Amino acid sequence: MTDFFNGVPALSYEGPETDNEFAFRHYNPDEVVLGKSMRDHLRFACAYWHSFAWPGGDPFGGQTFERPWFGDSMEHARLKADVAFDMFQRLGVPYFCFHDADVRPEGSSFAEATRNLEEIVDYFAQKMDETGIKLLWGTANLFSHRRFMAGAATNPDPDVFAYSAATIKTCMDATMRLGGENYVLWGGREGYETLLNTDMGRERKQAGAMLQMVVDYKHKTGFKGAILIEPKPQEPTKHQYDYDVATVYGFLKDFGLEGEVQVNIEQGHAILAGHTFEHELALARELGIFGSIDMNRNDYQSGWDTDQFPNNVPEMTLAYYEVLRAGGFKTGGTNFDAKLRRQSLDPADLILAHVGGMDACAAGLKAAAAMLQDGKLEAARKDRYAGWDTPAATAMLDSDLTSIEAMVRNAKLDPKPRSGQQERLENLVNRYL
Ligand code: XUL
Ligand code: CO
Repeated sequence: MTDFFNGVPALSYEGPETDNEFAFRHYNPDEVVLGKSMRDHLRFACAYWHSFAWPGGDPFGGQTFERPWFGDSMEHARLKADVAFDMFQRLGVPYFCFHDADVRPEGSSFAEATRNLEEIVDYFAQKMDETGIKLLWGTANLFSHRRFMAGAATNPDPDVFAYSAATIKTCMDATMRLGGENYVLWGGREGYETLLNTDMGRERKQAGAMLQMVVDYKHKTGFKGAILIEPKPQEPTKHQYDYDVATVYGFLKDFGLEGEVQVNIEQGHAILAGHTFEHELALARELGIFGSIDMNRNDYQSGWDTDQFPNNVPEMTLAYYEVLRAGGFKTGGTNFDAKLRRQSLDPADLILAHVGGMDACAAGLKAAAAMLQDGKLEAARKDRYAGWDTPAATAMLDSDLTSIEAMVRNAKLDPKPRSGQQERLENLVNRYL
C-alpha cells in the first residue's frame, strides 16, 4: 500500500440503501446472477493510462493533476505501479490493462524503451503474484510519439512500419509474460488527415500485412489470448480505417482473418460512429467477433471522445443484455477506459469514479439478467419472426425470383402489416430498471 489514498476509507458492498459514498450499492462480487458471480460476469479492469498517465490536459490547457509519480525515471514508473496496484486492490477489480508508454519511460532508443518495459513488467509480475490481480490486455501506444503522426502500420515511411512492428512484438511479449488474456490493437493514427496526400489502397494493404504478422506471432508463440481490434471512426485522425464493427469485419474478411481476430468495443467510440453501444455489441455477436468492452460514456453534445465514467444505468442495461445474449465474456471483460474530469483533483475522486462506474455496470447487469430470465422481450422478438418458422418460408431463402413470383400469384399473397410495438417494448424494459 502507498500513502496516496490516505484518508480514503476501505470499500465494501453495503447494498442500495447505504448512505456511505465509499461503498458499493450494486456491485457485490460474490452475488450469483444467472449461475455466475458478478465478479466473473463483469470481469472489471482498470485502465492504466487514464488514471495514472494522463496529466489532465485538454486542447486548451495542460496539466491539472499533480501526482508524485509524474516524471521520466524508473523510480517514478515504480511509484506509479505501486499506486496503481493500491487502487486496483482497494476497488477489488480483478484485472488491469496498459500500453507500453503508460508504464515505462521512453528512453532515448528502441533498445532502452524495451529494457525499461521489461524491467517494469518484472515489477508488475511480482505485484500480480502478491495481489492476485491479472492482466486483461496489453497494447502498444503507436499514436502519442511524433514518429507515429502519419500512422504506424499505415505510415508512408517503411521505417515507421518497422518500428511499429518491433514495438508490437515487445508489447505482445510483455502481455504474454504477464499471462494477459487478450492483446488489443487500436489504430488511432491508422487513417488520414487529408485524402490529398493519402494512398488508401496501399495503407489498407500495410494494415492487413501487420495484422497478419500479429496473428502469425500469436500462433508461433502459442499465445492463448484473443487478438482484438478496437474500432473508432475518428479522433485523433480525421478518418480512421477501423471505423466501426461492420467496417472491421469487412477488413478482416478481406484479409481472411475473421476467424482470428475479434473486437474490443468501446461505448464512446460507438457513439462517435453514429451508433448505439448495443448496436455494435449486437452486430459483433451476430458476426461471431465479440471479444471485450471498453466501458465509458460520451457527452452527447460535444462530439468529442470525452471518456467519462459510465453512470447511465438504462444504457448499461441494454449493453449487458447484448453481452449476456452473446454468452458473456470469454477472454474479454469490462475495462474502464474512462478518465476523471480535469477539475477532479483529489485521490478520492479516482476511487469514487470507479465505484460509481462499477455500480452502474452491476445495476445494468442485474437488470439485463432479469430481463433475459423473464423472457418477455425475447418472446416478443421471436413472435415477430414466427412466420419464418414454417418449412415453406425457410425454403424460400434458397429459392429463386421466378419460383417466388409464381408462388405469390398462385397463393394470391397479400401481406398484412403488423405493429412493431416499440413503445410497448420500451415500457417493458423500464420495468426491470
Ligand atoms: C482511445 C482508446 C484507447 C484504446 C487503447 O480512444 O480507446 O485508449 O482503448 O489503445
Ligand atoms: Co478504448
